[in-house]
Amino acid sequence: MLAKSAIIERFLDEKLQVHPDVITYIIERGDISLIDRIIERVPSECLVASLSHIPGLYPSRDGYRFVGDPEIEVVLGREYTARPIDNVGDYITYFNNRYTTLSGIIRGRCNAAPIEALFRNDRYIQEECTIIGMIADVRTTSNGHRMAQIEDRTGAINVLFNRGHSGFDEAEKLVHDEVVGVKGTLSSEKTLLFADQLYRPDIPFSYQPYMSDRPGKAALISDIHVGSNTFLEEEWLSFSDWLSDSDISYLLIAGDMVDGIGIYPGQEKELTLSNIYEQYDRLGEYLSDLPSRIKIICAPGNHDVVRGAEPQPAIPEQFRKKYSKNCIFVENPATVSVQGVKVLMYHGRSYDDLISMIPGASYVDAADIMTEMLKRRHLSPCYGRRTPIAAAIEDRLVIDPVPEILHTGHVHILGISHYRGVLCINAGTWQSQTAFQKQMNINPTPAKTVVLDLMTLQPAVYDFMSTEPTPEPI
Ligand code: D5M
Ligand code: FE
Ligand code: ZN
Repeated sequence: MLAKSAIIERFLDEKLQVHPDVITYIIERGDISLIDRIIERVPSECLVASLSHIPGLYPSRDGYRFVGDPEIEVVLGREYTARPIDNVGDYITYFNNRYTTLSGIIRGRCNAAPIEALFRNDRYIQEECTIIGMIADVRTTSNGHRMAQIEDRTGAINVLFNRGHSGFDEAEKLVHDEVVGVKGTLSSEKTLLFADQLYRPDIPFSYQPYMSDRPGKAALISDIHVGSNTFLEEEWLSFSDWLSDSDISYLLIAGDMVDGIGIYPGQEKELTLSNIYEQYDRLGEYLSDLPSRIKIICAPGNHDVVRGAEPQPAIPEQFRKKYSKNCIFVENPATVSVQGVKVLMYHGRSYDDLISMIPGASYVDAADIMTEMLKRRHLSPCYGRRTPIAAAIEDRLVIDPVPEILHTGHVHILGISHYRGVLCINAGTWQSQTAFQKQMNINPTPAKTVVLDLMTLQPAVYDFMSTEPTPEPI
């Protein structure tokens, strides 16, 4: 395998820096001659070799778009899509679907053999081979290497990621139930695969986000928590006034619309509205104060009234009496096309799992975890932890199609990042620090909204804790 450091050095010899995606591309292709061809294409005034300098790599957009691109359209996660679970067998269907979809994405980049074929005869012994499977188990060995049990439909094998190998940092981030490809060498006893290279489904190098062909702006928020005694009503009203006078046409709410009832022990002591209907009614009244031209997308989160298992159904009609016609209720997750720009809205319950499992991950930098979701092309890979997952015929938590924007919430800390053309926005909250968050040392960033320009995909942050909200530098 080509070493990362050798590739970097080769570029440095030409006084060039190199984008990490270019390094990954060269390693995946295993073609050392690519380096010179890339260098040839970097103009003399340019200091960084980027994906655009790779010969033969042309930007592409996926074809998942509507003719005429309607103003706002729920592409995935329309209400009544989520179904109840019938029986345990549904989980077999569910994980098979996850495997088929994600392995299909990886298969385009490597030629994989069924795991069972590795044991069938001796032809793979000490030979290089590639498999694609789901992480059934993963642990760190006493020597600091990473050992994973990887399973496909035909069998399972232990795979060792040596901590001395380049690329080990990615193996350290392996989590249960994600789907990966591994190129490695089979041990002489056929009991172990020594990994050389890890493939994740990932965002294609060639992905180019769509931008609206006409002006338009969307405000992205989450975690309003109406009904809580820490809900910031004054700041919300100031946001509402500002929004009414703005040129914003869409408001997207990524869950925890209200504080709910019985979500955590002793919650009743922290509620100003202890009736769930009143909580939704109050939010409905707030939203009805906004001009009817603003289309509002309402998605649920773990504090909302629907089942906690994902995908979560839309807020049922009986709670929607005070909501005007411009409110569109969707499931969690949901993909909405806003003037053709696809926004994948996901509340973000899986942060609680991913932050505990990925070394270095923290609530403060949740936007970095969004990158991890995109690499895995999955919003919530780990089954059986804090995030309940409802089995279905299709794994709706798979990230497909690739969105222009990934919009989450849950952590109550605003964060923005970019990954391979996807803009990641973790919206803040409209609730000040709760007793639980104080205990957990979580310092929220309340009363901020991200405004997205749909023609440029540029985000801007407005702070409603201040009297004159002006965009903050990003
Ligand atoms: O989540 C509010 C915040 O609390 C958010 O930062 C996630 C964090 N949180 C929520 N549940 C847990 C558990 N069980 N452990 C650690 N941190 C957690 P919200 O969904 O609004 O209550
Ligand atoms: Fe919340
Ligand atoms: Zn939440």
